Amino acid sequence: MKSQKTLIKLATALIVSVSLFSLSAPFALAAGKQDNPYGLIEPGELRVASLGDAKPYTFTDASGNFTGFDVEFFTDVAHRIGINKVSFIGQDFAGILPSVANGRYDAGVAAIGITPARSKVVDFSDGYLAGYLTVLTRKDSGVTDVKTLAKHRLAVVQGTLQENYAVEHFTQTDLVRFPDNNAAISALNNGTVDADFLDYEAAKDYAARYGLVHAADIPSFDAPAGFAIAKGNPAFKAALDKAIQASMQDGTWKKLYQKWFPGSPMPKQYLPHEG
Ligand code: SNW
Repeated sequence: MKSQKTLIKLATALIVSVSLFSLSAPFALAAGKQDNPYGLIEPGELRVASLGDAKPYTFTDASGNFTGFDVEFFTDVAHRIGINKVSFIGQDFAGILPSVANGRYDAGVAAIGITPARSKVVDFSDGYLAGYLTVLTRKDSGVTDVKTLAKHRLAVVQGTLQENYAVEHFTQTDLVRFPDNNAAISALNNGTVDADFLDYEAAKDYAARYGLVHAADIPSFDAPAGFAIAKGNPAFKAALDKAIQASMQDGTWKKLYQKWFPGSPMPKQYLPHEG
């Protein structure tokens, strides 16, 4: 009799521990979500697709570290959502959005303008920059404005808004496509092309470095830059947006803007406001 009782006890213990084990599975899943609420590739880290040659937005310094307005602003936003490890990885511009959509990166950060077409591929955070697109040229090129672009060779980086705009509006101009800004600027400096169409702040930087001039500045306010993330992650987007607004409201955005874009007009909508 005694041994039968022991057997029953053993069996009960077995049943209890098996059912406890199966109960623990959903708990484990819930804990996983709690450790990684934004569904990041590596919990606690943000892996970011960016550009190494878009100064002063995103570029690598002499020691190969990523810096610039977008890099510092995104890093500040990341810290506000509790993520201290942010790794930027250089890409060709045309590769950024597809690889963010595929889940190879947690975000794409490179002064990427928010447009309806791009919003079919990725989700965007709230906007954080609104400025101009610039036709940059050499003093001797014969290009002095949009009209004189006709019959000239114009560099664009593949996949940019400049490429789309040029295809639509500069129909008499020969477009020459490049993978990145450095290649486009080299072509302008060595005379292979007559002008380069790029973001205003990047153009300003190259103008100062190489004695180039602005032939035209074209507003791109309808496509403010945003952080790109994979579709279908509303918790991540909501956290980024909340942090972006907090950074604008406490003056951090303004401080970074003045540091990286000295003398440029500041879009009012991103400055601290009352109420
Ligand atoms: O549409 C502008 C925006 O108004 C602001 O000036 C920052 O740049 C833009 O987002 C345009 N940027 C280009 C694009 O989204 C090129 C980006 C790049 O070369 N890094 O295609």
